[in-house]
Amino acid sequence: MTNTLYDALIAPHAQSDRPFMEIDDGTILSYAAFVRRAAQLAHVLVGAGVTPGDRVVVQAPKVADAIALYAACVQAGAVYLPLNTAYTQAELSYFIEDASPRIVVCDSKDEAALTTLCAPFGATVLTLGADGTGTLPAAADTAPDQFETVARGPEDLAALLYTSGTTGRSKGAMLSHKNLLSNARALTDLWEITDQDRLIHALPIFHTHGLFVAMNTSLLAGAQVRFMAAFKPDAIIAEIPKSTLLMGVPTFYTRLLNDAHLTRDLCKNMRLFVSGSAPLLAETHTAFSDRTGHHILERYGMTETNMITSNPYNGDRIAGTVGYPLPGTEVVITNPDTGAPLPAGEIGMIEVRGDNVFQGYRNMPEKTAEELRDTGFFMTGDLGIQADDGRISIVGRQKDLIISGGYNIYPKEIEDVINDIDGVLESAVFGVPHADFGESVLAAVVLEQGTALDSDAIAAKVEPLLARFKHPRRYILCDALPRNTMGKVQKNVLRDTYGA
Ligand code: MLC
Ligand code: AMP
Repeated sequence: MTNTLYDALIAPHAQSDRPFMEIDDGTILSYAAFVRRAAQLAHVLVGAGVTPGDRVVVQAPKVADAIALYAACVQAGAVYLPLNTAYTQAELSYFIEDASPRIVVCDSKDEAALTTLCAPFGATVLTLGADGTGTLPAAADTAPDQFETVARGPEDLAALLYTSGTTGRSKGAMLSHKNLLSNARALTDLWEITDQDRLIHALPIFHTHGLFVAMNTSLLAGAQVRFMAAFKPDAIIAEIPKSTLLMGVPTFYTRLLNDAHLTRDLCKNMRLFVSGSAPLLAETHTAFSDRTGHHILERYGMTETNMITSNPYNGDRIAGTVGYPLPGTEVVITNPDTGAPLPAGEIGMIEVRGDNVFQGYRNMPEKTAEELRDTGFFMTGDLGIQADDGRISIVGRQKDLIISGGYNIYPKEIEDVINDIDGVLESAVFGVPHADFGESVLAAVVLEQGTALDSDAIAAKVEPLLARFKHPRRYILCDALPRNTMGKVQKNVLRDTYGA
């Protein structure tokens, strides 16, 4: 019986007593214990009716069982669907309806609300709390710790990750065993990750960065993971001398630089600092090198494609560039209007092809066809330029997207919510530079004549509908939105006017 991901990432560790995850209270879970826990959880899934291909929604705190549950889904042939813990009930109902999961695992504190929400869809609700207790772990505790692995091939789905979209509706990116494994192999080789590494893991585990880039590479290499429930600079500073690897978004690095304890001496055991998910400013790269002697390795990726490019491990890591296409991944820069390939040195759309590229958007064949060409190339919506030596730099985005602290925020989704408020005529949501988060969200709002809404009233209406990280930090009430001669809202004018 073969199972592409399970055989590569999990099965090899069944007899290993080496440490795998160390959590905040100092508890260490060995690799073998992790494999046994995954088997117990797989029994719970199957006992609750999960069959191969079924979706398992997980909106749970960052605890070890959430990762064991990912392994359990792989072993049982199910599709793991992690969701941001900040999502509101209103946001969740869309995902549950679109994904029609067999099981929904939620934080214990949300059990009543989720039970009501899931009832019409027939999904079973299990709980997993921040303290590691809940109905899911309780059921697993008494289950057998061996599970007969379900056969899954390279093309079968392993995960479904929702990404917001320019149309305002989130799209479920379907990722196969091959997509995840090929990328884990490419990154593990390139970054020379081995069982001698100890990774500081402070990212959330509901995105490709914290879940696949960090966990799949660690599992493949047999590395140790210092699994932190949250990002806290002082806790990271304390772990650095005992560790070799850190993966983070640029905000991690700017916040670490604010701590005087970050020194060359502190980092002498570290092997590699990786940054991605958002642009790393050259000034952060330089300040980090000056302070620690380490050149942050910047890489570029997307939920739909896994990782696409990386600066070299051995070789120059150049600030402001995202490096070379990963082995097995093809990148072309094309004319955004015609799709024709452009020569080196010209700015165009970054397109990607390879085993890393997803299988399409769930329930959205038209959207998939718009973004994934018949030739297998996926249009990223990012604008880039390729140097003669193949090195790629991202110079902008064709998609209307704000990246705040590594989270993607699509203005259209927020505009739809604001425009629905009684008394609002129209709105434009845009990003402005922010020292901590890279970008932050502002909204320009035009009211209907004779309405007396103020910013607080608008914020109160938005509050229950959108996760907090998407909330505009400021609402600017204006008489009209700036438009060009074609009638298109000029967000660049708004950015220039309010950016300071
Ligand atoms: C938290 N808040 C944010 C925010 N994170 N606001 C805007 N942008 C963010 N990124 C808000 C909360 O809503 C809350 O608001 C307040 O800040 C404090 O919350 P917190 O949870 O204590 O924040 P903090 O721990 O400081 O979180 C910051 C962070 C976190 C940078 C550690 O955002 C983070 O872990 N980001 C990483 C995201 C990530 O993994 N991205 C990868 C996507 S995959 P209030 O109003 O309640 O005070 C991808 C592909 C690829 O992009 O290439 O990797
Ligand atoms: P997501 O849709 O959450 O997977 O985010 C993917 C997007 O994040 C990409 O399309 C890029 O716009 C952005 N991104 C990821 N890595 C980088 C990087 N190193 N530099 C700039 N943008 C990045």
